[in-house]
Amino acid sequence: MTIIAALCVAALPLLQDAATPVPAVQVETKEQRDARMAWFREARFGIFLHWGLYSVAGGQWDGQRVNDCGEWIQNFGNIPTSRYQQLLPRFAPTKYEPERWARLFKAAGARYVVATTKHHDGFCLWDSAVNDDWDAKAAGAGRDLLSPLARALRAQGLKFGAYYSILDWRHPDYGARPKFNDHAKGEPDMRRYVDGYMLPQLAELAASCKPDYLWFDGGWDACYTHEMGMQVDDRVRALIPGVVVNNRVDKGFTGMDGRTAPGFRGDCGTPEQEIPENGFGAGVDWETCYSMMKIPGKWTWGWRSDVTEWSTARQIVDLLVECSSKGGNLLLNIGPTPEGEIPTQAIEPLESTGAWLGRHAEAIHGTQASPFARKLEFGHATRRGARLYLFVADAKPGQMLRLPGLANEIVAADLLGSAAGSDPAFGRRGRDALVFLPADLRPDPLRTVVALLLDGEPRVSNRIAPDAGRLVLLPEDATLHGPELRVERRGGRANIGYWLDPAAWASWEVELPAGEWELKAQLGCKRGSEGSVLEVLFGDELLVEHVVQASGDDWETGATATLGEWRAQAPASGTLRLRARNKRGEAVANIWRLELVVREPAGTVK
Ligand code: FHN
Repeated sequence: MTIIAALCVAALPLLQDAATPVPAVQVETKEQRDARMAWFREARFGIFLHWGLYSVAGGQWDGQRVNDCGEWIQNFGNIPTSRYQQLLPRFAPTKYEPERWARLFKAAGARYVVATTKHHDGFCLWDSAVNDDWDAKAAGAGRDLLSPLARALRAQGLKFGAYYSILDWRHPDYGARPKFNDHAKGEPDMRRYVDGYMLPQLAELAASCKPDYLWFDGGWDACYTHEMGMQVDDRVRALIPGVVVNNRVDKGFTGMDGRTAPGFRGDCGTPEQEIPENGFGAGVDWETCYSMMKIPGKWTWGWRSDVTEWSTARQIVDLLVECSSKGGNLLLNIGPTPEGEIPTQAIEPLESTGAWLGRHAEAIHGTQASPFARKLEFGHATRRGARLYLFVADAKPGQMLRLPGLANEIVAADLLGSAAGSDPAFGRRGRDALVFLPADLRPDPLRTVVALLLDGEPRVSNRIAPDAGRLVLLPEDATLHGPELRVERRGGRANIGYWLDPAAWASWEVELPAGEWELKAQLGCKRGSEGSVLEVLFGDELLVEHVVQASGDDWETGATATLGEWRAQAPASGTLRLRARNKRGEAVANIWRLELVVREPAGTVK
């Protein structure tokens, strides 16, 4: 459930007195939330724009290359504000044609665009009444750059999102003033910053561009509090009824994995440069932001003159397919040039993505996450009603696509888009459905898509069955229950981690043939935190318990342990649960894998 402001805004003055009490909030029903989030869920693909004074610097200062993200140049170059200000007259985007941008983003297949209105350097891309000397009006541009963009996007049927940095390297009242800010005088006052600057600015944006989406960022400094986050969230929802607000508005944003800690505000999770292993689960909205511009060893959000690598259409389609198959959106970033152009290197990949998306729109926009809980051997899937879409990476003529545990009858199979050939054949092997790509297939160079019509909504048994007497339970196949527990990835290996709350647990749906089983685990525990007790249950039956031992001086070192053995009298299918009875140190344990090995099949006579 989310909270939205109940106040009717029609009566609000445009620039509210920031000291006005925070409006009362009410609980939003599921139906209201579904209606408000409908465009966001349908969209699946958005464009992110990082544009500002830093674009003029392009990653270089005093003839020297400043490594790292272009928009962070003031910080990484340790540039005093008095010198950074020299960029102001030079930000004169003479080639800026927002209508052209909007046409390109529409052609790319995007449904919304999120543009920086103010990044960490504090520079505002609109004409801000509460900031006369550090905005687009005062810059070489001499005018508001955002309202024309919002208008042009809407004329193309696209939604407009406003990125707003909470942190501000220049404002004298911002609570964590950087050393390079030689412009600010006096003592910072964060309360005054929020009430007297942030909230009026957000009201200005609401009045001038009425964003459909507010994309907050940079709220990590301790001076910005949970109470402020709630105040800002309430205010923007009151100003713009129906607006979507990301989870960085509040303090519950847990890091680059983009999750929201329980009890904090925000409509959607915001992973950055990564796609969550298993999505965020049913009913949780999220969007991965990802930059298509790279310098050696790093990406950049803002324009740099030395970008060495641009995402290709193939890479963009791969990201889009993966996000969609996990129930999330892709927000693809571009840093426009200081002159106001979309870099030429971005244009072909965007247009090719749009051409592919145009041919496969029904498999992406408005679809739901794959019904298969585990990774498919051939690629990814999305679904809509009785339609199941299969995305095949590097499809081969005659290739067999296995759909583990799909119980439905397949009624029809078609190749979508520009992949050509006869219709795929289909059949069944045991609990799995099989689809065969035609022998005369001419694959789509980006992704070949097969559309299946099923006899109803997909019914998938995601149970893990033993293979050659071994049942392997991996972190990425687990359902995780509890606030912080998550799949972490280091060096290509996944583990269940962040087991900070002993009430959290993991489960796997399995099929267990009868027999004598031994349960092994690869798990890790930092020295000093050992002693928690793990319990493994099948249904409600406790199978084994195990006291966690230390495996090293960090949480990355794992060891193999035998947890116990038991005898299953009859074959059974159900839920295998791993839970903790207690927590003895920082965390319970990290789990890389559980493995059930059949020692003696049922029926063996002793
Ligand atoms: O520091 C920023 C960064 O410059 C960029 O804006 C990204 C985009 O999500 N967000 C921040 C880091 O999380």
